[in-house]
Amino acid sequence: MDLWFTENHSDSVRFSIRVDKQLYSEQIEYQRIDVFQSLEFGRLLALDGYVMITQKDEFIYHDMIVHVPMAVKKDIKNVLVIGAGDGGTVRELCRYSTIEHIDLVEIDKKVVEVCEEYFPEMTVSMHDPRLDIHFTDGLRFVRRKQGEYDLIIVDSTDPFGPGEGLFTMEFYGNCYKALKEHGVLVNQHESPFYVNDAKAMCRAHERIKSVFPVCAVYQAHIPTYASGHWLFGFASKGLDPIKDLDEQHWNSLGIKTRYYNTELHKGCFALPSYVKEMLETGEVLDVRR
Ligand code: AG3
Repeated sequence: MDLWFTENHSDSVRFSIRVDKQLYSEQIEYQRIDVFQSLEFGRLLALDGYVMITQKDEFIYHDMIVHVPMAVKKDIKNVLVIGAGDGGTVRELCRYSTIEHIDLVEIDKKVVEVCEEYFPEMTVSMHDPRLDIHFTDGLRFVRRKQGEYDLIIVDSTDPFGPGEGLFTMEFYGNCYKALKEHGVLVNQHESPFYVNDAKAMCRAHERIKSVFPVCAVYQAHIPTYASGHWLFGFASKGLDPIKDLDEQHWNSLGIKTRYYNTELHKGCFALPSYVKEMLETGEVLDVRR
């Protein structure tokens, strides 16, 4: 039997992973949730048909969304995480003993339940005493917060469906307000490659730039996301993602990572010229006919 999971990376590009079996599938209020057992990538979680995590490459995404800001600002105590019901981001954050409190805001309770069952290695810290989980809309949650957080991580889906509000001016403005004076905002920033993703990336960058004085973009190789080339955004009220990196301090923590290291930290902000140009001009090259 030939069983494949296929995601459309664009209207005319498809990406397929051979699967052994489908472990779970449900269409609920917010989105469709699927879990597959795949041969190459281990278990795979898809939301509305888009790969969110696989056991094989989730470490790349979670290392980059957590350790980059944590290595820049060493006194992070209070963190807000939006999305990320799979637990991966919280797992990495909980490795820092300096973190005192984490608010995790996930719109879909079912994602947390499904991941606890099928991805136990991702959800190891979901019962950490420092963690409070709020099942609500991130946009609404952040509206009523002021000067509370050292770090906000937006680990959202793409800018359509339930994740749409997390790419708006209103949301970024509220994040700015919710952050303390030296606070940092990190978000998943889409891919620069296929036209629709690239447009979403430019739009997000434009909006973040109009709210935060410091705004940088960094990259990672994530094999199961569209084109394999994925970006993250780093925004702050003043901290610089490279100049304020304290390599010695981070390395002294002894946190063992499989993707992130402080050498890579300095390199990941160096973007290919076409990406830099797109971010500067907002213009996306389209060769489609
Ligand atoms: N967050 C989703 C990243 C964007 C994926 N988009 C896509 N495949 N088109 C992943 C959640 C991990 N905690």
